[in-house]
Amino acid sequence: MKRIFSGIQPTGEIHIGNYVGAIKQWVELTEEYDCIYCVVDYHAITIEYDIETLKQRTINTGLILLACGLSPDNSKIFVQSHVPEHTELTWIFNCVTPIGELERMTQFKDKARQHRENINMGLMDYPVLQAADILIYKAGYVPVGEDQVQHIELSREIARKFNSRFGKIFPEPQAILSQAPRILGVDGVNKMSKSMNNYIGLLEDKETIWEKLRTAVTDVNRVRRTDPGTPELCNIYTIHTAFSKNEVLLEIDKGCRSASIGCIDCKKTLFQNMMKELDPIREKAEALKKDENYVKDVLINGAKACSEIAKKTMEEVRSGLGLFWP
Ligand code: AQP
Repeated sequence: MKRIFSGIQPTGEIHIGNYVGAIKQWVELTEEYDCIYCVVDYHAITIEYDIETLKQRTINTGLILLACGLSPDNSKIFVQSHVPEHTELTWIFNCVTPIGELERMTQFKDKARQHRENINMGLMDYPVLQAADILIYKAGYVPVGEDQVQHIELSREIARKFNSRFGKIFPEPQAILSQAPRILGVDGVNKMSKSMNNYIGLLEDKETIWEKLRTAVTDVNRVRRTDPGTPELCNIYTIHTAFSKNEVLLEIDKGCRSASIGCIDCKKTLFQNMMKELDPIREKAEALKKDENYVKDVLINGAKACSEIAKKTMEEVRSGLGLFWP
């Protein structure tokens, strides 16, 4: 069975961008692939963070993955730092990764701008750790949002460089994009992001979600209710594509272009469809909150299973490198 790997940072509240861009397809892909999903806590420490809450945020992120439909029966779910071979392989990959490649990464440039006071080596090395996450499991496919495609391309290059020097150990992984791989925030400008105050949280209460949707930016050229709109320029329509059926999308498209429906009508339909899909997730999350030990067990057992695979890969890697190893 072909293997999938992907990860999510425990940096804050999981939002509908994470869900639509990544988690939703993570669940769908479990039917066809051998899936490994990871809460990437070592990635999360590359920016300033709250030490007191990291542990709980890590558990909560695992909890949300389970609430969304992942389970130990359909995938391995674990915490990155529980399998230290990830960071060991990162060091080795560092030795085949040109610094120039890391400097030109869009995410590094964006994060360096956002965190001027702490542009640390880890921030720059982020995609190398990501390559190690993927390749230590020899995963061929990586379901991610559009923002991560450049990093997956770098992973391919790292695999190529390593293989050509030390022997063919790694596959060249490919990104798998969802149908809505780039969700903008409610500001309609920036990518929806945990660290920007522009997100709709998966578990936020309904009133808050509706308020955020109600005031979210739509097609900026549609100023008056009577102006025809352009769905492909509207972030709300993009979100619709993830939550609404085709016949609804056609109606919205037609109604928007002819101005027979307004943005609020469109948002009301979206809200209903979103809630239809999110309500069961929210209920499951509430139940799991009462059984946190179960969540911890899933993560701990997931790490045990992943460790076995990671250890085997590292044996091959050390042998390829020519290390003396007992
Ligand atoms: N807005 C988005 N649209 C589509 N996909 C998205 N993803 C994130 N935001 C969007 C995808 O979600 C997965 C997990 O993301 P992550 O938590 O590892 O990192 P991120 O991309 O940095 O997420 P945030 O919310 O932007 O976090 P912060 O603010 O902490 O940096 C990835 O597959 C990502 O593509």
